[in-house]
Amino acid sequence: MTRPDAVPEAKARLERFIADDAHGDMAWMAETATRRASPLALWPDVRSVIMLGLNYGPDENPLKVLEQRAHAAISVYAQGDDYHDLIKKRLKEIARWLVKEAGGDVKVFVDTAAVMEKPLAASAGLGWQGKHTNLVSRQFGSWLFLGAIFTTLDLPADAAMEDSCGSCRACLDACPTAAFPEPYRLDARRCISYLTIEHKGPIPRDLRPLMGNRIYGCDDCLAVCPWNKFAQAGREAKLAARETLRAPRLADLARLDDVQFRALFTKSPIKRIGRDRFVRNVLIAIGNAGDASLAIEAERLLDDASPVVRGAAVWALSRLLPRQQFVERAQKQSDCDSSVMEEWSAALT
Ligand code: B12
Ligand code: SF4
Ligand code: SF4
Repeated sequence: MTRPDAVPEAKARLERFIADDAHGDMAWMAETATRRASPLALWPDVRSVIMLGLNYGPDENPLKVLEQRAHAAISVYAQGDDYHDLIKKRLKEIARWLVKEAGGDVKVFVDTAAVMEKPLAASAGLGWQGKHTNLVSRQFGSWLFLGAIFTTLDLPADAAMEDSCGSCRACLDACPTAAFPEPYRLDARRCISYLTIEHKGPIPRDLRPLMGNRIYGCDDCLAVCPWNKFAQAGREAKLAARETLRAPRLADLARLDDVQFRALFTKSPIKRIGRDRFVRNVLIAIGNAGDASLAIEAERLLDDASPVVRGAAVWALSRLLPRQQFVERAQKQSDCDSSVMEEWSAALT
């Protein structure tokens, strides 16, 4: 439990994040900044904020799959059903109970509203914001989803938890793309989670080789956190990893059409990014696989209807074919989209 005005420093930190352009093309962050910076700006009647954390600890080491380069790494949070649906339902149940018992008005939020959930959760005593910027719990390590109930009731606030990162910097050193300009600050434009989920166009060329086989989100900074030694595997059956998503073959994912994509990712958060962005990500992983037998998948996608897919296919092929063979292939291909032409010329220089 915390007060809506308990984290006055969050406003300036959010403003700096946006002024630095660290939000990349998540324009909605800038558009909602005033409301996001303070619960009272979002809802002037709010008097108390109840923060909830839900454990989604993995049942195996999420970094293991990174060694299987012909297979895809999907972040732990996205291997089961969409957490938003489950948590919202739980929050509504609790909020209904609260209104029945104590009255007042309530609103519930999970992730997508203009609410800064991490600083609020820290001030409510659920944990502290670690150097990777996520909330770390002494009990559950780095594996908590967050949700919020705003209420007009005046409820007693809990004490904030002290930062227990100490001299550790494991998360900062583990980041494959050096996305932390300094401890406690993230440049989302370099974060694989942003690049694979939020970013719509071609992924910057210099970052592609650093992404390995991570095709949806990234867990590296969370997984190395020493506080995970107290974590337990999550118990929500709906959030449990689907066997088919633990380490799917890149070759199979590259062949998904729109209908198959939607069928495979029913109820999954992955569905949101759509087939084209997903296959773009798969092609980056194919380009990083170092496995020439995957060249055929990239070759086939050179004629895909989506320019973002065609562009990624060019890059993947350039990494898998011997140089001379790639040059010969390039001579046979023409494309009417300027971004794809740019990929061809970049790959040939
Ligand atoms: C935008 C967003 C992203 C963006 C940007 C992430 C970011 N760190 O800002 C991207 C797409 C990259 C992303 C990635 C991920 N996300 Co996200 N994301 C969000 C979202 C919607 C908003 C976060 C936000 O407000 N960012 C703006 C910045 C300015 O705020 P901040 O991170 O709190 O920044 C603080 C620090 O920088 C700190 N600070 C700054 N300077 C200094 C200096 C000092 C000295 C100190 C002490 C602190 C400090 O103060 C700031 C304010 O508190 C939240 C949901 C929500 N509504 O809150 C989920 C959320 C943060 N994401 C979540 C998750 C799970 C992830 C991923 C792990 C998913 C994955 N596996 O791929 C990754 C983690 C990447 C990472 N290391 O952060 C969870 C985190 C749960 C938790 N335990 O904390 C959230 C809360 C969603 C949820 N409801 O559960 N995400
Ligand atoms: S999620 Fe991955 S890419 Fe993003 S900051 Fe953490 S380690 Fe770096
Ligand atoms: S890995 Fe270390 S520095 Fe990073 S959040 Fe965990 S304890 Fe803090």
